[in-house]
Amino acid sequence: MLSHRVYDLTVTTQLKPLQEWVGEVAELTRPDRIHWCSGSEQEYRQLIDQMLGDGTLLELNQQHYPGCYLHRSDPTDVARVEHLTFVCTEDEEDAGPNNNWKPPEEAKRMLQDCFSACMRGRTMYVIPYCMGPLESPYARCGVEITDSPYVVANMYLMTRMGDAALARIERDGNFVKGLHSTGELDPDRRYIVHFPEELTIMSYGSGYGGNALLGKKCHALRIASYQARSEGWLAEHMLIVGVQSPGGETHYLACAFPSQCGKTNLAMLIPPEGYEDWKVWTLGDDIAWMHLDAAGQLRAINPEAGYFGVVPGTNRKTNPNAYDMIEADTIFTNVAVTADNQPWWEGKDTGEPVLDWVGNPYDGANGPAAHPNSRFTVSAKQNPCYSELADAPEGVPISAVVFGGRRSELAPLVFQARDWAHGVLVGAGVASETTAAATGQVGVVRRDPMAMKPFCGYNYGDYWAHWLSFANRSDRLPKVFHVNWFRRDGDGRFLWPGFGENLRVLRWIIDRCAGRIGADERPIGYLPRPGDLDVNGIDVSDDTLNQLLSVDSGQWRDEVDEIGKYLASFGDRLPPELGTEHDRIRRALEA
Ligand code: OXD
Ligand code: MN
Repeated sequence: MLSHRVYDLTVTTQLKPLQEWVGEVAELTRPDRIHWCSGSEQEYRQLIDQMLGDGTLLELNQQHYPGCYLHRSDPTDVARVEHLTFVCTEDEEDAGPNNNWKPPEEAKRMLQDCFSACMRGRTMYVIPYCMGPLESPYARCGVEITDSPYVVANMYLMTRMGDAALARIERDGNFVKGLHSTGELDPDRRYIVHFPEELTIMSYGSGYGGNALLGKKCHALRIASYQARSEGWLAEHMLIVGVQSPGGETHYLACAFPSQCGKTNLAMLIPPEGYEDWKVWTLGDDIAWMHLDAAGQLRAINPEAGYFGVVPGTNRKTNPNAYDMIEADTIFTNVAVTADNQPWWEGKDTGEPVLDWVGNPYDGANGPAAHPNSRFTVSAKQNPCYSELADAPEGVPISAVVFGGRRSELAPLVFQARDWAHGVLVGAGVASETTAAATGQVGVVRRDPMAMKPFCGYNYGDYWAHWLSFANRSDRLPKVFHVNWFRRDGDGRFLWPGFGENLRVLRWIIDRCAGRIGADERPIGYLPRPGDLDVNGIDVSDDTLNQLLSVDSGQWRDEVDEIGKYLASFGDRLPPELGTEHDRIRRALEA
C-alpha cells in the first residue's frame, strides 16, 4: 500500500489559492519533498553543487570560465516542440488555426495521467517568480512547480524569483500557474499545454528551455498575449534596445524577428568603426510587454531578467558583448568541450572540440560539435551594455516597432510602413527561412506574423484586431518598420555586412522617427533614398546598395497574394481593416 504523505503548506504562504494549488499538485505528483525557492544566492549554489554531484551539471574550466557549467540534455530533447504544444480554450475558434488545440477537459485527463505520481522519489520545487521589475505595474507574476533543479537554476538566472516575488504575489492575490515535470523524457509523452482562460500551463516530458522554463515562452508570450488582449496591452516576441546618438538623445526600439534571426546580437550591438560616439543599451533580447501610458505613449518592459541565447556563432566579431558576458557565471546547454574543458561551439574562433554535445569523442564526421540550438543562460546584469532603465517600473518609451525576417530574396534592407494599420499588415506579413530553434525542416520560408507564430496564445485574427485597435486609443503610436539583414546576391553571398553595421539602418529609422529625413514613397512603404543610408567606410558599393533597396514588383505581387491567401485562412476572425489594407497595397503594386 502507498504511504500517505501529508504536505504541510501553511508555513510557506498565507495565500490560500496558492496553498491549495500546491497541495493539489503534491497530491497528484507525490514528491518526496517540497522545496519553496527563496531565490537566494546560497540556494542557487546548493542546487549547483547538488547537480554537480549527480552529473546533471559538469564543471567547465573554472580558470577561464569561473562559475560556468555544462548541462547535456537528453539527445531527443533539444528544442521547442511546436507539434506538441497546445492552446486549450473552451471554443476551438478562440485558439485559432495558428495553434494546436484540444478540448480542455480532454487535455487535462491526458495530463493527469502523465503527472500522476510522476515526482515520486524526487523533490518538488515551488518557484514564485515575477515577470518584469518587481515594482512595475506592468509586471505579472507566476508560480512554476517543477521537479527539475536545472529549471530552478535557469529560472534563478532568467527571472526575478523567490521571496520577493512571493511577496508581490501575496499582494496581488493572483498568479499564473505553471506545472512542469521532466517525466520520463519520452518524446511520445511530451506535451506543452496552455489553458489561457485559466491562466494555467502544464508541461510534461521535456527539460529543454522554452518547454520547461515556463516563465519565458509559455507565460510571457502565450498566456500573457491572451491576458494582454483582455487588459489592453501587448505581449510580444521582441527585443528592446536603446540607441543613443552622439547628441545624447536615446530612442528605444522594439524589434520582432523569428527565432534565430539575430535578436540577441541586435539587442547587444556594438557600434562599428566610425560610430564610436554612439551607444547601444540592451533592455531585452526576446520579449517585450508594451502598454500605453496616460499620455498615449507606448512603453515597454522586458519581463525577463536574463538571456537564454543561442551559442553557435557567438564570437568576438559577431557579438563581443555576449562573448565576454558568457565567460563567467553561465549555464551552457549542449555545447561541445575542449581538451582543457572549456566550452566550444561552431563559430568560436579559439580552441578545438574533443567531445561533442552528447559527450562522445568528436571526430568531425557526425555533424557539428555543439548542437545548433545549444544555449547559454546568463543573468542580464552581466551584459556590459545593460540599460539602467531595464529595472525601471515605468519601462521605456518606444519610438519604433521593427519587424524583420530572414529572407534571401524579396524584402529590402529596410522600409517604413505608411501608418499603424499598414504596420500591422507588415507585421502580419512577416515570413522567415526556418532554422534549428524549433524542430522541423531548416531553410524553408514559413509565415510567422509578428514573429509570434509559435507564441500567440489565441486566434491570430483576434490578435490583429487587437493590434489595430491601438490606433483608436493613441495618436502618438510608434512608427513601424521592416528590416532584412539576410538578402543574398545571385551567388548566395550576403549583400549586407550585418552585425554592428546594422546600426546604420537603425540610424535611418531613428531619423525617420524624429522627422529628420525624407524617403522614397513606394507601394510597399517608405524606403531610404540614394545617399540617405550611411555606408561610409564599409564595403557596400552603390550597386549593392541598389540591390539591397530594390523592390521587384512582380515578386512582391506574388508575395502579397501569398499573404492574402494566408490572411483569408482566418475566415471571419480576420479584421476587415486588414483586408482593406492588403487590397490597397495589392492595387498600388498593380499601378
Ligand atoms: C527562443 C526562440 O528560444 O524564439 O527565443 O526560439
Ligand atoms: Mn525567441
